[in-house]
Amino acid sequence: MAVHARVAQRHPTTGESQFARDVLAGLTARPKWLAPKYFYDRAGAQLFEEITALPEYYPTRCELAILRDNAAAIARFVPDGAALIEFGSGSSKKARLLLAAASQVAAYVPVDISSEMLAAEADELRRDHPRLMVLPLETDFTKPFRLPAAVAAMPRAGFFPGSTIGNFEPHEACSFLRHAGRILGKGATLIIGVDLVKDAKLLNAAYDDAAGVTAKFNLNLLTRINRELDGTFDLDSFSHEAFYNSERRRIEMHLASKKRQKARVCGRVIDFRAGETIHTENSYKYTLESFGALARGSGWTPVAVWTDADRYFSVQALVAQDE
Ligand code: AVJ
Repeated sequence: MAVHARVAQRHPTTGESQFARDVLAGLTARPKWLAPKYFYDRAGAQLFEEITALPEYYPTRCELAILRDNAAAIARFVPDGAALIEFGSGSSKKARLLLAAASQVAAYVPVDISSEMLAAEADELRRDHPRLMVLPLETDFTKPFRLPAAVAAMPRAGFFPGSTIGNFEPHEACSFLRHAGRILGKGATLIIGVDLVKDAKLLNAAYDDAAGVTAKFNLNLLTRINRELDGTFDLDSFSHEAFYNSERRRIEMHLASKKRQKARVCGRVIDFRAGETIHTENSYKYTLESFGALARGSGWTPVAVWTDADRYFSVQALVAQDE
């Protein structure tokens, strides 16, 4: 298992990394865009941890409270002897809450694109749960992957917290849910965190915090491009923009060019008009109804929903529909 491999995926003939190809494609498209999964280099992951502790950023706090307050009830949806597969595990902090209440889980498979935390967290989890099989997988969970052979005969439960589903366009969210259904198999359960539609003021504040941490997180993408792709972005001439698009029920994050300028990336020149933006992230918000409809249309039946008292965030249990 390639848990410790840290080699970037390169194109077999051009030698370009996937990151390089995606960045060049995004910056030469109109409108310009970059995929939010690239926020999470070491500095970006650190900044995201800081975001989760901000007073304005309610999602992490709400979701942790929901998981803490309802752990036993949520655990009842996880079958006996199950393998718990987490999509995008990061620090496994949320899985720990679930695992503490779900002693019937036989194996935990954290799946993450970055091996940094994966190996260290796996060791700690093995220490804390000596009878739990911990089988980390370093892979892009949005692409098809094989589960470890050791869990082949176990019933499966998926875990997808953090409202990461909100980063997908609704049609991509549907594809992801179908993909998760194929990986998890017949009769599987999926425990998923979904951020909810709410007052625009609260949403805007959560993505444009007073301390400027989210701005740093957004701009770090340019720092990463400068470092890894020979970029020449001048960070002072781009600004962080985040706003709730109520028609599309999503937060949009952009990096706006403060002036007309050029930047080089991998030897290519990218032109910016004054005010032109790079669209760096969407974070879709759902109502219980709209997410229920999405789930049902994507091969899953919603069976339980837990929310915080303010109904800011939800954790939902879905069961795979029979084919
Ligand atoms: C990790 C995708 C859930 O959309 O709220 C936080 C990322 N971006 N602040 C989100 C994020 C800006 C976050 N997700």
